[in-house]
This record gives sequence, C-alpha cells and structure tokens, in this order.
Amino acid sequence: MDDFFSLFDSDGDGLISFEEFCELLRHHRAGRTRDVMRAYFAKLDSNGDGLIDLEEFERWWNAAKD
Ligand SMILES: [Ca+2]
Ligand SMILES: [Ca+2]
Repeated sequence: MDDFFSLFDSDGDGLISFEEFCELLRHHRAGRTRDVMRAYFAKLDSNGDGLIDLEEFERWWNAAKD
C-alpha cells in the first residue's frame, strides 16, 4: 500500500500532486484528457486542497477494491 502510494509520490513529500498523478497515469497510457484526469483527481482529493494525502488515497483504494 505505501509502496503503491510512493509510486505516485515521485518527490517523496508524502502528498500526491496533480502533476504527479498525471505523470503516472501517462506512463500507464490511460489515454485520458487532462479534464478527465482533473475530475478523477478531484474525486480522490476529498478535502479539496489540491493534494492527495495517504488517508485520501487509502479511502479511494479501499473503495476501488470492492
Ligand atoms: Ca509529492
Ligand atoms: Ca486532499
């Protein structure tokens, strides 16, 4: 789980920025437009501060597993 988080968090500051989020999804050739990615990012960023912390990430991860 932490390993997966750090995959996104390329600068290791414990937060996933939108740039980091886009960067990883681009590697995975998600083929998404920036607008779609922004909407998706906003879904993960539940407190709306523009960054995804580990808690938000875990909430999304646990929801996605079901
Ligand atoms: Ca980061
Ligand atoms: Ca947040």
